[in-house]
Amino acid sequence: MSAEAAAQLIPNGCTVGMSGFTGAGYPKAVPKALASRIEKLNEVGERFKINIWTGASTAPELDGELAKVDGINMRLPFQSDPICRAKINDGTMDYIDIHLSEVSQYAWSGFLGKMNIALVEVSGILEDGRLIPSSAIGNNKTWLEQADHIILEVNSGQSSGLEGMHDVYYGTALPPNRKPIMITNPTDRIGEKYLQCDLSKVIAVVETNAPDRNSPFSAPDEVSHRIAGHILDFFKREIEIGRLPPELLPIQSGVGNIPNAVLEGLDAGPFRNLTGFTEVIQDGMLKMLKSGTMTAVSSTAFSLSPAAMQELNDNIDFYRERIILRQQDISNHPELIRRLGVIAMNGLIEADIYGNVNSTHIMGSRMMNGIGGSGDFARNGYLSIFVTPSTAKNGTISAIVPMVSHVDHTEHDVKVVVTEYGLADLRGLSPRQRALKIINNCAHPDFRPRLLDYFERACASGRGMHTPHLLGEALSWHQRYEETGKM
Ligand code: 0RQ
Repeated sequence: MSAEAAAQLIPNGCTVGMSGFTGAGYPKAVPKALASRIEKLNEVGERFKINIWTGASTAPELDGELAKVDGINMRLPFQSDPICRAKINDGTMDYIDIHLSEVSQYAWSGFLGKMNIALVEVSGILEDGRLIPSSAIGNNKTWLEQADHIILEVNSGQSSGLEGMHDVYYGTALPPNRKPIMITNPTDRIGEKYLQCDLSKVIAVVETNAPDRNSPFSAPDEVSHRIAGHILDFFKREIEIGRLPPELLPIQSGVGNIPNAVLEGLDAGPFRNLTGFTEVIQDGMLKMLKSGTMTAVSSTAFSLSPAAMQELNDNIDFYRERIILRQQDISNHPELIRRLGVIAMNGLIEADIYGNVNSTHIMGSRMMNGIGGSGDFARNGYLSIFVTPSTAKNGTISAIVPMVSHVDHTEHDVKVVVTEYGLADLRGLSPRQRALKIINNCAHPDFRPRLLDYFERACASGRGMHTPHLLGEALSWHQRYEETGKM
């Protein structure tokens, strides 16, 4: 049926589980049609809102369109849409930011309430009704199982060569019935190539032909190159002293220009036979597979530039041999991340002198995107690396602060912090040792003397010498920024 007819089947106030993960595999027609329907209702003074659960971020056609017409009551988990962000921060949209690995468990356990409709993009439907997943699996397995009704968008714009790339695992259970997940190598396949689907629940099938939101990457800048250089030197040293094998350990890399620069650096360096155990495959990993630097990647989604998407589609048989897409409760599973010893590399908004990291909140209160999978990987990884430019907003903000204004990753999870000025390896250091390392290696020289001054005065106060702080001053840098526009 048409997207407009399918959108009519979504009732006011219901909860819809939508596909989509970092701009891949999201439904492209029905959310837009629903937004037009809501806009018309708004014009005659009627309110219409739904709750939306996804895999992770989607695209303007979904989050943007529905947020613009105030059609979202509650949204979870990760998002990165500017209109959505504005609605969350002006208090008109509720947002629940949870670890991506945990979303399906929350849904299965009933913590989130009932899911009424699953709206899922697939790349095809088999004659027996099983579904060929699209460019992201995300939470689709759970949504199809949990929802009362199912709307499918069949996107012929997705490569037919995606068929066979997926591994959907049907062995998950809730405690106390859980069994070990038998993945001991990123390349292990433990599931099925297709999503199962109860056809009696399908109320609409809509055909689309549209690309994912494939945003181009800007070429890595000088800061990204310097950060990548510090990480590559660190890896080489760790190999030399025998703390990492020559082929490293499976890599997780967040999205963005800095992680992409690190991947490019790895590709240009002496590293061979690397693997990836990650949630998003971006351009850098595709290049590493092509060059042979990397042999295989496990993920739940792609997040590619248009050029890289073309490369994937043109050589899909090559990539299908080397890429496995899994549901996100497996791609991000703490058990697997710990067992495989993943090297996690993610961005941050600010870190404090003791190594606590804020990945989500601007000045303590305003949501940027969300924790995404960074917590799944950072807490359970063998190495948890956080990368950031040393300043933000033209040097008015220091990324290293006395105390973070919000904590996503605690000092206990954060192993390494890197800026363009250097790398702080925090492993085996006490809080006061960590403070000196972070200030001296990572802080911007303009802010370094003031950070040292804060630290020294906190130590001189003589109270609470394990993690010295001046409580009246700890958040004064943020306060000053709010008042004057400069930290
Ligand atoms: O805003 O472009 O308007 O200037 O934040 O910052 O430096 O471009 O870095 O794009 O890598 O994003 C933590 C947000 C970093 C991201 C975060 C402003 C800065 C800019 C972006 P402007 P950069 P990135 C994989 C794993 C959590 C989820 C995660 C993120 C904008 O990495 O969302 O890791 N991480 N998931 O100016 C005020 C500061 C600031 C600041 C940066 N201290 N104060 N503004 N900015 N620092 C993916 C998934 O999980 C799905």
